Amino acid sequence: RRPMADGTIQEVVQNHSSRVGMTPEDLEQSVLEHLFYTCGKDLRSATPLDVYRAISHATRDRLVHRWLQSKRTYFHHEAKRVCYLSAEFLIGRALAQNLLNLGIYHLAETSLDHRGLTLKDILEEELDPGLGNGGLGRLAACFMESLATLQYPAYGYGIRYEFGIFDQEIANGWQVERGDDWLRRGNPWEVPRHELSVGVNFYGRVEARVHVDGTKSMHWVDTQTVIGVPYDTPILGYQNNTVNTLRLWSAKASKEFNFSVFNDGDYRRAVEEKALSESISKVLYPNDESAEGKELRLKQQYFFVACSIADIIRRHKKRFDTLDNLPDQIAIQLNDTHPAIAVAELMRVLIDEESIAWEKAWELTKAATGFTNHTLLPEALEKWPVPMFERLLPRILQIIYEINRRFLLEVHVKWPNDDERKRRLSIIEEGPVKHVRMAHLAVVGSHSVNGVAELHSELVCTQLMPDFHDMWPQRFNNKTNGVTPRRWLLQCNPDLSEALTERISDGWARDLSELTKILEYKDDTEFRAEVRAIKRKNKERLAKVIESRHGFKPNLDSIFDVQVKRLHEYKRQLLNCLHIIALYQDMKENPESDRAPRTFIFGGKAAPGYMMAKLHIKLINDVADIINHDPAIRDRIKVVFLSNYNVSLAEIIIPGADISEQISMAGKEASGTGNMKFAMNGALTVGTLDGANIEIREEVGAENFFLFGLKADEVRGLKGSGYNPNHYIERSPRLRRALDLIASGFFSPDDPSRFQPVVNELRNLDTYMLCADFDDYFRAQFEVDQCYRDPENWTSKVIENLGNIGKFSSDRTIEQYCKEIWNLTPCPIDLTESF
Ligand code: BZD
Repeated sequence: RRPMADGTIQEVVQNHSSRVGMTPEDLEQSVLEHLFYTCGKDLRSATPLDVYRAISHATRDRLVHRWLQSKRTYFHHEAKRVCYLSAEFLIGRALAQNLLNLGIYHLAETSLDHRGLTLKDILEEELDPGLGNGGLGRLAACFMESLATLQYPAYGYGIRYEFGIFDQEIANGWQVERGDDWLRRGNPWEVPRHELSVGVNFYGRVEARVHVDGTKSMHWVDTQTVIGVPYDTPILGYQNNTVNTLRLWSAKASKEFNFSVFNDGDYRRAVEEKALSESISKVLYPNDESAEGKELRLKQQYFFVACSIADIIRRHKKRFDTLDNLPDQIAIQLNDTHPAIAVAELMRVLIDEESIAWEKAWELTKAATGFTNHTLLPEALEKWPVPMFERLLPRILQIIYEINRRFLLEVHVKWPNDDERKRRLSIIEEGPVKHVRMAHLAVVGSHSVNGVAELHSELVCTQLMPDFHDMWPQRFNNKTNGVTPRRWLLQCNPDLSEALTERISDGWARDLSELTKILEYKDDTEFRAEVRAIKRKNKERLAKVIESRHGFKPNLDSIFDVQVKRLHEYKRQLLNCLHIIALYQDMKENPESDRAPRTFIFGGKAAPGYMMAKLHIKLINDVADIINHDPAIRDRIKVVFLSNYNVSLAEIIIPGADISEQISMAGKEASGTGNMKFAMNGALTVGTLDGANIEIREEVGAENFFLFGLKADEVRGLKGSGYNPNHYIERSPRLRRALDLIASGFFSPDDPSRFQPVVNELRNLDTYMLCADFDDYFRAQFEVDQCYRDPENWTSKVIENLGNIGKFSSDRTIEQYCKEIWNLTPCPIDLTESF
């Protein structure tokens, strides 16, 4: 053996087989060594957690030389890379995914088997990192995996939250939040890089200095500095040698608090200040689709953006002696407006620290930056009060004002004397308190602005930012979302994956469009029967989870009808609930009615301060309680709210679904990604023409999709002409009856008026037009019922969905980002190349 310290990758690979080898013996040796030397245990004393840690380290060992080689290759080839800036990365568990992508999942399974251990059980030891709220954070994770699989150089930059999205418990039907201490057992996947720590400034003031040559420079002084420490997580591509980096920043106090204090008061203040600066990366804000106006949130945003920009510039300067080629070397993508402050921060670094002239700096910034919008909801658009901004980030505010001044001049040239237009376009919103509009900053500072589904991107142009679209129509584009088929099919649905591979070989996992080949088997009775058997097995797996948590086992012959996603009024979990109540009333009234049995499954978290969403959870649970215990209903309807919906629970729920509920009010769901995961796993969709549902329906065929509801323009028309829910309530006996039943206190005998706010909202405002869509929803659900009775017909629809879902791989999405926005080319990693 030779030392590896300064060696080439080849030397490491040749001389350290227990670290990198892929034979069963190598892997076993590696696990035992880690058990011994990393965990300090032997097999006799090892707990399942020890075994998990040992396997994880053994797996991580097999990433390290690929990781190093990836970095060397990118550096050597001066490959352009994307820096994906996101406040959230909802990556989910890592072990199973890394084993699969390394191609040693089955190897690990059998070597554990030899020791009387089950890989499945060991995988359950990993805590699920919940560093995101929902779709936006999960999209970032799918993108990172696709980028590595497609061999594109990529860095993810975000925050290493000490506490991720809260753990949800259901107590007496109500949501209760608990802190998510996800690092309590350590994290074998991250590597701290203290040597790359970055200082970030806050507060202070700006000093202008005039130099002898007459030039002026700005100096941000008297600041308070917080240190950002990067923690790197390797992101491995599917069966290739690419390992990219997810770099998450953790906040640390800049100087250890002073021990030479004179009194107790100073000491306490020193400790408090240290704790305060480290609180920046303490916790993920749990609000999706609503802007949190807290100063700490703005601090988080600037903190991770400033660290990331510093890191990008540092790396660039290590390779080049100029910043002129920055946009040829890096593409910065802003995942929503959370990192939009990057526009101003990059300008600050280029101007104040690199002494580049404004015009040049602006050109570089715009050429490097792209912006993705994820929402049309007005309450989600981020605005920061100018006074807060000024106190926290005085130099950044100055730069934003200068960006805005120059921008408004441009507007003036295009539309002279149109003050109203300037007011609408300005980055600064006027009013009693001025605000910084982050979306405006992002659009002005980017060369590309994209939405996440066709309808959404169109609405961004016509409804959300029509003035910007008028100004720069070429800047706007669409990138329909996708999900990674490695996690969302290969990993979560091994039986279906195997059945597919048996028939069409294994190419689909790299190129999901190959799934069309399965359409040949549409009428193959054996394949159909297998598809049904697989679904049943996946339902069984899900039923076991339900049984263990709820004490009853759902009927496997019932339709598993699933709505899992964040709780939000626009997503209309309440519409689903109204359908359940109406079905219940129908059944009570007509006990002979012959309807297919259904198990309604809900899951999702409500923002802790979102009272109406929390009341919806309580309603679903109270409805479940009554219906599940009604002897007249038996198991024809069951309702379950599964607590603490997260990535790992999704991996069990989604493969077990027959029906996927995608029922948002048209024009509100930007894209949705759950809709794609369900169709990929053999569920049929009940959905509105919203977000990516439209494109899914286009791909799988209208006859294989249960459509209902108003279209986005009809919603807009109705709103415009004065929507009145009573108009619909009067005409729908079923809807009226369901509302009356809730209002009567039937589901809440202990507190009959509990759901009055729910009923009042529906009768008086009905902001999300449930009443207008109710009858058509009921009709679509009746069609589901009829269709399910004909298993052959149902299965052919399932197969049509599977065979035509290829478009919704995040590989396709990423290819489009790379070609149309980032201008990236693949940079394959060759382990035999030495640099
Ligand atoms: O982004 C979601 C949209 O609602 C979905 O339609 C879309 O599919 C996904 C991915 O593009 N948006 C979010 O998930 N948003 C958040 O989670 C969020 C988080 C913090 C602040 C605001 C929104």
